[in-house]
Amino acid sequence: MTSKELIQIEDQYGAHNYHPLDVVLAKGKGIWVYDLEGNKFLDFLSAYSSVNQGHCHPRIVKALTDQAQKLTITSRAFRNDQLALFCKQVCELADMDMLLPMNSGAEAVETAIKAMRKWGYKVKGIAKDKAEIITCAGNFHGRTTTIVGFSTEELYKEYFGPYTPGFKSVPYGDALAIENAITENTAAVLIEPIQAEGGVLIPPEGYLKQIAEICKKHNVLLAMDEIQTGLGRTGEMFACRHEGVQPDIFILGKALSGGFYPVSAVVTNKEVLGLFTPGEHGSTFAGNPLACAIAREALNVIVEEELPRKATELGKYFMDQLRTINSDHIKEVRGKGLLIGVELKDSAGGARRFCEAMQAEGLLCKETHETVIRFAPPLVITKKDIDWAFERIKKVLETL
Ligand code: IF1
Repeated sequence: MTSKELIQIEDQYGAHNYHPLDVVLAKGKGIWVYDLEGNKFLDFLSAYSSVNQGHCHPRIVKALTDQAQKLTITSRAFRNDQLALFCKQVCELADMDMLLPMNSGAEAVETAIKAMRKWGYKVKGIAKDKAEIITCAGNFHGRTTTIVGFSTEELYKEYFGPYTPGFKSVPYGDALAIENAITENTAAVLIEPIQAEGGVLIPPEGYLKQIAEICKKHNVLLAMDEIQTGLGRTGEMFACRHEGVQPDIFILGKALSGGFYPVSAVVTNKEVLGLFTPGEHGSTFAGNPLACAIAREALNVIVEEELPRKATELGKYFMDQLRTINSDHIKEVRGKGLLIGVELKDSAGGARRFCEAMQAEGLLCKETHETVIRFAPPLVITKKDIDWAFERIKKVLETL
């Protein structure tokens, strides 16, 4: 079947909750993806940072196929021989005590919310059903009914109420706003170290550090949603480490499996996850041996191929290049590591037409918030390939 035919069938039988570029991908290797007709594209989205390790990394393919022939799932009714070492490995990377595995990012955020509320009641002594969690305007933490309830984006929430109570919203980037929002009922602050979906918004320097201090001072937990920013993307294993911040809770997903499989996790000190008792939380697929074997190798790749360091070096190189582009459309180039946003002026006519023009040049990227083009290639990209891409990006931005 041709791409055209598959697009027609997908549009007929698949729900229209996305507006994808009309490219039907059928193969991927490293930073490259190929459509059905064999056209080759550089992947500048990395499945929203799920494939930091590159598409179909051979080591992870091997871990998957080896494990798939041994044992895929046991459920948590029984133990399996992969979960223990997965938990230990992530805890060591994150400098934490305990891990709770889940599948999707949103499930891990939900898990963190439950854990933070329980901590609020059992440890902080908040009155029953009064716990509050502070979140930021412009956040993106997933799509469940509870999570969209504290989104500030109409599109994500408008028709999906009624919403779960217990969340308070403050502007992003303003530490004082968080301090002012804290009450005796505040259990936690839930935050992204960089708002990626929000348009690659980098908070003012020192912000995360200030929040960490405020949380400590007021006996409030700090939960970092590092689902997109974590695992090397921004040049550190976790983005909050740029400011030397250790939160109480890490929420991880996406690249935790190198994009092979949905694997997410909540990682905390004993004081938080240690509160869960049998039966309070779980998931059929979470922590299964196939997921854990994949994730263990996905993490080995990040560490052994030094992907955070690569993200730092190449991110800086790429951003310096992007800043030399002579285009009236560009308002700002910003980013950290290889999470980069090029914000266009309102007069540019939206970012999507630039993404479509780049597709024609062999680059796949995705606009965010209408005016921002996001560049987030797999971290295994080389300088040579960045140069190749840059020539094309420059051409599109200078001629369109
Ligand atoms: C979509 C966005 C990115 C996330 C953070 C939790 C989750 C995500 C910081 C939930 C997920 C994804 C979801 C995907 C598109 C994508 C996205 F544009 F929507 F916001 F990456 F920028 N926390 N982000 O970024 O994880 O449940 O999806 O595994 O919803 O279309 P998930």
